Amino acid sequence: MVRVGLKRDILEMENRQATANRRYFDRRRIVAFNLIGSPGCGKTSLIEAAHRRFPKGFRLAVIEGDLASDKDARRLRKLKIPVVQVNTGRGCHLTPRMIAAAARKLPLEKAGLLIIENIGNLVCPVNFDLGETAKVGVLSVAEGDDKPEKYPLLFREASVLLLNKLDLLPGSDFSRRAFLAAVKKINPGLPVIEVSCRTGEGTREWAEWIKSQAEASRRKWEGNSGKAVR
Ligand SMILES: Nc1nc2c(ncn2[C@@H]2O[C@H](COP(=O)(O)OP(=O)(O)OP(=O)(O)O)[C@@H](O)[C@H]2O)c(=O)[nH]1
Ligand SMILES: [Mg+2]
Repeated sequence: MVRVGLKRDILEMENRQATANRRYFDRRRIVAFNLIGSPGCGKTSLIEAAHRRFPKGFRLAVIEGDLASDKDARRLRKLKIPVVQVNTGRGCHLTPRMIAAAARKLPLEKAGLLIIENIGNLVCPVNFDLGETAKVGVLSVAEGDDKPEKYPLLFREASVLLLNKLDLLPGSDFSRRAFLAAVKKINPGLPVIEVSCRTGEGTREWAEWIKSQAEASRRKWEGNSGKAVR
């Protein structure tokens, strides 16, 4: 009983922090995306690919989540993207408190867009609201077309789904048809963008999706005539 109560209290505390994060981002007019997918599905590559597609002056900042190392942060610094690396040690997901601390280290006043790369994991990160504008699901061809049915949570919660590593389709047993049908069954309205960071295919659509979301948020904020929303 005590343990259940403690778990509930911690979750409530995390949810309160997520709400505070959302207010923090809204006040600064920051659109924040929470990138979720398995280790190695291409999350960092997709950030790099989107950045290359953005027009000059499009301001992006990143929070990088990994159990250990600053390898991904170093990749992004090479592109001159402001980035904070968060190491969770044993933690399988980022928490709202980690995001609050990391966000304060970034020049967010100058960035219109924040991408949070969550820990490589198809399950745990989905359960935690970080205060993001939207969750972006990532799956790669190499992981197999059966993942929506086996791990439905992310496919239910995401606002967009990226299918990466399209270049690996030839010679693989991944069925696009079966995959798209399974996704549709779980979340009929979920937009799917098919991408290859290797060949560049679909990366324009991915960058366009980000820009359209940023534009939608800007319109919402203008509609609220300068007041903080939510
Ligand atoms: N063939 C192919 N390889 C890719 C593609 N995108 C990424 N990769 C490779 O996949 C590996 C993992 O890519 P990352 O971008 O580091 O993946 P990640 O999801 O950020 O990985 P973690 O942060 O460790 O969870 C790297 O070797 C990339 O070069 C793609 O579209 N096609
Ligand atoms: Mg990465």
